[in-house]
This record gives sequence, structure tokens and C-alpha cells, in this order.
Amino acid sequence: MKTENIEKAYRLAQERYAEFGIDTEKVLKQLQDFHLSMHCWQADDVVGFEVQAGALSGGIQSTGNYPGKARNIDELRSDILKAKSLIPGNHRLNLHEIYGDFKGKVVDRDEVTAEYFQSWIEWGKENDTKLDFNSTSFSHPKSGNLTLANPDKSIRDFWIEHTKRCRDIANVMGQAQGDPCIMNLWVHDGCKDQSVNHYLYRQLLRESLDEIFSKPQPMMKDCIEGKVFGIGLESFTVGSHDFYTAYAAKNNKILTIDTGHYHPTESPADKVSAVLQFVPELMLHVSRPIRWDSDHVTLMDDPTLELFQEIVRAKAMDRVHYGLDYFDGSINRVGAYVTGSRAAQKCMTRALLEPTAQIAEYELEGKGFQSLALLEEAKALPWNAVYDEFCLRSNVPVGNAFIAEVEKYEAEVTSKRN
Ligand code: RNT
Ligand code: ZN
Repeated sequence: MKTENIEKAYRLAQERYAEFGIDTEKVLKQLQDFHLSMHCWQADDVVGFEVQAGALSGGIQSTGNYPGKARNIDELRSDILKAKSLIPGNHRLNLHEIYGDFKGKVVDRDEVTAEYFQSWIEWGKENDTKLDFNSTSFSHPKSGNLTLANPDKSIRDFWIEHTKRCRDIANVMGQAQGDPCIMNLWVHDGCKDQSVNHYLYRQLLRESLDEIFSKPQPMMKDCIEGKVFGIGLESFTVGSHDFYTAYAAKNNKILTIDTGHYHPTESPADKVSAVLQFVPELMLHVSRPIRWDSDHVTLMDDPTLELFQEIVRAKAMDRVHYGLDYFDGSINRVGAYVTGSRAAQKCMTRALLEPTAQIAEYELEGKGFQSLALLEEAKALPWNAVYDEFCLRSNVPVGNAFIAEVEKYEAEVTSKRN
């Protein structure tokens, strides 16, 4: 695409949006301040760097065997930086505990300390990338079906210790970057088949959380993520959406909404205006479920668009942390990062460019046809010209030009891995 044409298209779009009182320059500034938290685990199919790493467990799965996944910390860092160079704006990196820099040492989950994340903290500084964090209860001999909700006190204590240490690490990250590190807590705890101890498991999970959160950590923020079910744990999930919504509301914690964690016709977008009345902030795990929590690459589909629209309409942009959470092992993984991240940004672009004020007025005046018609018209307003301009000004490839860049990196780097 010729630069000249991108600029011409942008000027036309600017005029068109001005007719609705929308300032595209302001939207470009908002996009600049819109930071995704890129999940490190798309690069290597959620394997991590533990010396003692076993198979992926905990009811989640990455399918596909596309060649070229990151095999070590240097490769993962290189892939992330490549992806970031093809995404406009500046973004955070979301690490799981199993992605520590363990330097060949066996470090069990209840032994982990900030020392193993020092090189990440330095890498973050060097690359202007703030870090977020996750405790990791899956893929471990003590994972089983129950971790923080395990009736066996020794197993429960092991995971409590792990999670406490993760909060310490997140706090160190937050201090080092001068900005709170957002730590997500998701545990897979559940039952494969019929069970009758539901109250007990949930009581144990609540007590474990109370103990974990009892230590004040000023430079990190806790978020808690529920779900419907996991593979092999289909019948019951201890940390359900209701459980964590109630816990978060009562204890002032951030609630994580993973777009793959609801019943197929349930709308994650609809939760935004409901739970934000009662919880301080939200963390998103933007994903794409196909028939189940399959974690396909995020696209600019209706559910994702609605999610971002609901956030913007609620004027809650600064109460939301925008994590991504998908892991497709069947396609080029750097390309997956770029496609999904840019799709999320396009949803935000469209949400910011919606003529909401006019539609809201129609609605409050009872003008049903007018509001419906304008919502429909808004779909085809030239929002993509604004996103292209954002890419141009950010010095990243505009439109499909990033495909060739990913191919080049594949030819020169990832295809050489075996
Ligand atoms: C699992 C949850 C969780 C994980 C990551 C790897 O269903 O979505 O967020 O995907 O922690
Ligand atoms: Zn998630």
C-alpha cells in the first residue's frame, strides 16, 4: 500500500467521523495508550522452561505440531520481540511461573523466587516491556485434579506456598517497572465425574485464597479466573465464574473474564457492565472458543467486538487489563501473535470510533429504528483507515504487509529449529 494512499484514506475517514463529532486524532492517541498483555505461552505451546517439565496438564490443550516453536528462553524472547515489531503501540508481556530463567536448575514450584525472574525484569527494561505474571498449578506431579482445593493438607499447602511466592515475584516485578504487575490466578481444580463434596472443595479454595491474599503486596494486583470445565474435569469446576465473581466482589479483587470460559451462548461481553458495578477492575483473557475452550487465535469476530464495545460504552477503559490467552500449535506461532493482537486492537479501534453518543440519545428518546439503523451503519464506517494510519505512524507494516515479514522470520529463524 502506498503511504500516500493510506494518508489520503485517513483524511477522508477523519472527515467522515467528524460528522458524528468523533475526533480520530483523539482515538489514535487512545490506541497508543491501549496496552495488550501478550501471553508468553503462544510461542511454545504452554511448555515453559522447567528442567523437570512434564506434559501439559490441568485440562488445557494445545493442538498442532507446526514446526519452529521456541525451545528456550532466548528463542522465546526473540519471537516475542519479532511479534511486537509487527504490532503497533507498546505492549506488556504476561509470564507464567514455568517460564522462569532456571539456568539448568531443578526449581520446584514451592521453591521459586524472584531471582529466577531477574533476567526477565532486565529484559523488560531493555525492551520497554512491562511484565505481568501467573502462578502455575498445571503440568506438575502434584497437579492432580485438585490443588488449592485439595483435602490433603500437604498438597494444598504446597500450592499455597507456590502462589504466595508468585505474589512476591509479581511484587518485585511491579517495583522494578514502577507499575503494578497484574498477577492472574487460575487453578484447574475440578472433578471428572459425579461428586458430592462440592461445598467442601469450594470452602477449601476460599480458605486457601484468604491465606494467599493475606499478605499486602503494594506493587502487584491480584486477579482470579473461573471457568466452566476442563478436559478430563468435565463434571465440576471448583473455581466457577460464580465462585470467583462473589469472591472478587467481597474481597475487592480483579475478576478475569476469559472469553472461552462460558457456556456457548453466554455472552462474556454482557458481564462487563454487571460485574464492574461490584469489582474494582477486570482482567481479560481474550481468546476464541470453537465448540469448547479451544483457545484459537483471537479474531475480530462479533463476541470480541462486543466485549470491547461494552468496555468503551461503560467508559471503563482504564479499569480493564487486556490479556490475551490463546495457544494454537497448528500455525506459525509468531503469525498467531500478530494476527490475534492486531485483531484485538481492531476491535478496540471500532469500539472507540462508534458514534455512541448519537445512538445512546436515540435510544433514550425511544427512537428504536434510528438507533438500530445507526448501529448498523457504524459497522461499515471507515475505521480500518484509522487503524492503518495507526500502523503507519507506529512504523509497523500496514495491512497484510506483516504476512511477508512473518514469512521472512520463518525462513531465516524459526524454520531452522527442529
Ligand atoms: C485455562 C485458563 C488459563 C490458561 C493460562 C495458560 O483455561 O484460560 O488462563 O489458559 O493460564
Ligand atoms: Zn485464561
